[in-house]
Amino acid sequence: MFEKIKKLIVSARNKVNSMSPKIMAVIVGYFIAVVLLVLTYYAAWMLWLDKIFMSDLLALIREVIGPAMVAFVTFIATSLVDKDGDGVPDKFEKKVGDKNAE
Ligand SMILES: [Ca+2]
Repeated sequence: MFEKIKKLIVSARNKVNSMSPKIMAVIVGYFIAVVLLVLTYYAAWMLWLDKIFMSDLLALIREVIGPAMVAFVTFIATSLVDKDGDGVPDKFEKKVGDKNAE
């Protein structure tokens, strides 16, 4: 049981270590933004601020953690992958190759 958990942690750590630092920066930045927004929401709740402000903040949080924003962050993160180092993201290189093949 403990061996399985240990293996899981080690494999997760290896995956994080093999990630590009740029992608890590995008993901960490996104998480920090979400956490800050949620903390702001709770802080505003504790201080009994105006209800109109609260619903606006909640709408903003819903927008930021919504599928469109997650897709956008994923798109940005995958666009930063450039393993051959020619300055063109590998994702777009593949698309051009596919079009030429047609
Ligand atoms: Ca490239």
